Amino acid sequence: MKLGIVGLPQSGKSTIFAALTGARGEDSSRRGPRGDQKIATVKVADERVDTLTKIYKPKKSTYAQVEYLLPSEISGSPSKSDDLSWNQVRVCDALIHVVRNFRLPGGIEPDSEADFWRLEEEMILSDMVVVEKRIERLEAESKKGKKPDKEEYTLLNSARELLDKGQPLRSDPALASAHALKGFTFLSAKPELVVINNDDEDEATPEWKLMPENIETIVVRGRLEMDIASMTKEEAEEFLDAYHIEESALDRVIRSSYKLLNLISFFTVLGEEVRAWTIKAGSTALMAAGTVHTDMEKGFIRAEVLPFDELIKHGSFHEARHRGLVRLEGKEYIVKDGDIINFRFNI
Ligand SMILES: Nc1nc2c(ncn2[C@@H]2O[C@H](COP(=O)(O)OP(=O)(O)OP(=O)(O)O)[C@@H](O)[C@H]2O)c(=O)[nH]1
Ligand SMILES: [Mg+2]
Repeated sequence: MKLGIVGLPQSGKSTIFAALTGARGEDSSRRGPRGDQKIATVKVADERVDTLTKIYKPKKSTYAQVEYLLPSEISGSPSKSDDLSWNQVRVCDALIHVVRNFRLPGGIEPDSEADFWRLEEEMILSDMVVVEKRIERLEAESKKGKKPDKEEYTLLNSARELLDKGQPLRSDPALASAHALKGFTFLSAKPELVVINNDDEDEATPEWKLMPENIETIVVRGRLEMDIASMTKEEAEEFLDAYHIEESALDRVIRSSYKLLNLISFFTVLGEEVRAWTIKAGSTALMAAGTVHTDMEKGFIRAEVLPFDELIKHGSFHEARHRGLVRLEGKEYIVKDGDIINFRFNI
């Protein structure tokens, strides 16, 4: 899962990136292929992996991972050069939209709602440019006698209509996920998590007149969280306590992203490795097998499935099997969050 961080200048993007990656992604922050963009891989804390590790004592335990992308910084630039930032986040599965809700050093008061809608508009405009160019192109081609792709043309026109009304493409889920439009990687079609960046002492959610639809919103104290992310565990615990933070921004953002993207985890114990995997809710056992290895998908015979809770209740896979709790499931089985799966396959 790749999450792109966007936001107006000085909203706290770099700060949030540091807060999200400082604690568990320290060594993985690397320069991206283009310009000075930053990419960091962060492991998804999961107590179930810790528990499985205690039970199986594997040589290796692998957590699921999330990738964060911070586009090149173009400080204070108006929208023209921002095209570059937009293009960098087009590859992401979802966006984290950082909104400033703290006073800037010059004493500039925040207006989080206005800022939020301003960037939303920019994304809608950016998509509009792409849609119009493509429609023009298709129409020019059709004049030259080339048969246009009817479906694409119709979908693009629906998209134009929506964007014209100032609405993001995600407000029409069928359109946003239409296969024929996938290649355009529209910004306003991406799932979005809004991170409202509050001052250190401010725990309140700002009141907005109009709440965005189809979007998750969380309040984070970015600078405070960034500081905490760089502390030792003991120090951090004291701070989290003092500032009434029950769960770090890092964990909250990851949890919200899973919800936003409708993702679940399943686990495998393979050879010497306990491992967590991430898939879309509603995926079949066959798709899950393909996530682990293409051979497992090709040669799929069946899946042996044990819910995590049953393993804990009975202490071992062996004991659970003995009691007949390990189920044999076929290709079409819908994987549940927390399933421990052993794929039977031949190649
Ligand atoms: N008081 C306060 N200041 C913050 C917070 N988060 C960021 N800042 C400050 O706001 C300024 C901008 O933060 P950055 O993280 O650099 O923001 P940015 O969006 O990356 O800025 P650009 O890359 O220039 O667009 C810095 O001076 C930060 O120290 C916060 O939660 N509270
Ligand atoms: Mg920055």
